[in-house]
Amino acid sequence: MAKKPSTKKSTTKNNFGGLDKKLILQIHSHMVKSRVLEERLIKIYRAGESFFWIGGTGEEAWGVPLGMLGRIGQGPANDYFHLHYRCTPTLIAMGLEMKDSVRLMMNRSTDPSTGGRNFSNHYCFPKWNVAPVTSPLEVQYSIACGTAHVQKRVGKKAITIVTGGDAGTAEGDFASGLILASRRGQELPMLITVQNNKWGISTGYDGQHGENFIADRAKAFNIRARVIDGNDPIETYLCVQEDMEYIRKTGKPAFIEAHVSRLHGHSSATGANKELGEVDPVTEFENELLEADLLTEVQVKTIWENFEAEGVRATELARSEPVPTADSVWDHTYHANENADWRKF
Ligand SMILES: Cc1ncc(C[n+]2csc(CCOP(=O)(O)OP(=O)(O)O)c2C)c(N)n1
Repeated sequence: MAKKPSTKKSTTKNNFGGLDKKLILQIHSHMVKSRVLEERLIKIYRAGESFFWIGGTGEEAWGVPLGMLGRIGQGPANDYFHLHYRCTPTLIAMGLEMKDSVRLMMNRSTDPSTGGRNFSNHYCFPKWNVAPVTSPLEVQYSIACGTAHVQKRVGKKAITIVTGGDAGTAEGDFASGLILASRRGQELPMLITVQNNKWGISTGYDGQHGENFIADRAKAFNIRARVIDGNDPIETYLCVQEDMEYIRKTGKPAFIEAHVSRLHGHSSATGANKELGEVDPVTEFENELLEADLLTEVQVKTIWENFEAEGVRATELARSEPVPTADSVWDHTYHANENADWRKF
C-alpha cells in the first residue's frame, strides 16, 4: 500500500488533540470496520442478495467518536440514540457485530433489529437505547424530545442524541424539535446534530437555505451551537466530548452541524459507486497515522484483512439462515385485525 502524503495536517500538528495512542488506534479500527462492513453490504446488493442499500460511508470520522462517547445501556439512566440511516459507524463503535448488520441487509429472521422486515441500516437495539430508525425523514428530532424529557425527570445526567441529514432539516419535525428542546426553564438534555453532506438525494445544498449555517437556526433558540469538520475524527471527538459534558452539567441542549462526505452517493438507487470528488475520511486519517508512525503499513493491511474476513463469515452465516415467514408479519406491531386479541398488545 503506497504511503500517500496527507492533505490534512491539522490533527498531526496539534498532536492528535493530546488523545491517548490506544484511543486513537481504537477510533481508526472502528472506522475501518464500519467501512469494510458497508462495502460488504454494497457487494451483497450487487450480487442480488438484497434489495436496497443505503448507509454511512463517508461519515466514519463523525459517527465513530459519537458512538464511543455515549453512555451505553438500557433505560433512562443511559443515553438514548435517535439515529438515521447513515449511522453504521456509531453503532460499530457501540459494539454492533457485522453479522447483525448483514442479517438486516439480507432480510434474515435472525436480524435482531427488525426480524428481517426492514432494509439496510434501519437498526433498533433496545439494549443500547437505540430507537428504531425511521424512513420518514427527520421525525426523530421531535420524537427524541420524549426520551430527553424522561431523562430530565429521572435526573441521572443521561442525555438524548439525535442525528439526521441536511436536506431533511426542511421538515417541520426538525423545527418542532428545536422549539421543544429549548423552552426557557424547561430545556432538554439533548445533543442535536445534523450531518451536512451538501446533498438531498440529487438536490444540492446551495439554493435551499436562507441561513448561512444550519447551526444558526439553533442559535436563534439560544441553543449552544457550532459547525465542525466531521471528516476529522479528532476534532469530532473533542467537540462531542465537550458538548456532552456541557449537556450533562447544565441539562440544556447543544447543537452540532458536522460537515461530512457522501462517499457512495445517496444509495443503491443512484448506483452506490464511489464518488472520487469527496474526501475519504478513513484514508485521510490512516495516512496521518502512518505519517506519525502510530501504525505501520503491515499493521494497516492486517486490520483491513481481518475485517474483510469477518464480513465474509457474516455473509456466509446469513446465507444459511431463514427469511421471515408470513406468520410473523404482525409481530411487534399494533394492527387492526378483527380476529386479533387487542388486549395482548
Ligand atoms: C418525509 C420524507 N420525505 C422524503 C423522503 C425521501 N428521502 C429519503 S432520503 C432523502 C434525502 C435526505 O437528504 P438529507 O436529509 O440531506 O440526508 P442524506 O441522505 O443526504 O444523508 C429524501 C428526500 C423521506 N424518506 N421522508
